[in-house]
Amino acid sequence: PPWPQEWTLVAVKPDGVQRRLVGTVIQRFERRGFKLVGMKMLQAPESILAEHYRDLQRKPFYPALISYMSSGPVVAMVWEGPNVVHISRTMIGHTDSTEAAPGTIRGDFSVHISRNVIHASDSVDGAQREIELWFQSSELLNWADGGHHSSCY
Ligand code: DGI
Repeated sequence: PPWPQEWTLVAVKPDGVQRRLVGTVIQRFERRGFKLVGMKMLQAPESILAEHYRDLQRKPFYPALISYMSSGPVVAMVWEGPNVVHISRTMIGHTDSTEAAPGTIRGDFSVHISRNVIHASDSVDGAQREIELWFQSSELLNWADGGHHSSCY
């Protein structure tokens, strides 16, 4: 493709899984034109969560955040496409659901920061770190569109 490859980590959090929002999330990313290169459902181990949220370890909400993220399975995905990191952040909306615009995932499906449905990496470097944390390289598939979806990435 004429644009640089970019990957990001997206995860439907336990509240999103419990509320049957997995399909809606996937549909929004497919519809935008991104390509799914990895996906799995897992009960996130505390070792992954601790590393994933290492920058928040001293925040007062950290214990509640880990307990929420452990409260059920998450669906972790890797999406590919031009500027997918930035565009995904726009699609999920503001961290604080109070500020999240309608049309965004959080703005459409969440009312509180502590149950905000979805994660997406916030930088290209962060995405690489998080993808390596959540996925083995063998779990990421570089499949070809075969020309059947040329209007999308
Ligand atoms: O990248 P984000 O998920 O948008 O935001 P982040 O990396 O700053 O925070 C990670 C998660 O931690 C966020 O999705 C929800 C939770 N969080 C962040 N700030 C607060 C919070 N939870 C509570 N209860 N209160 C906060 O101020």
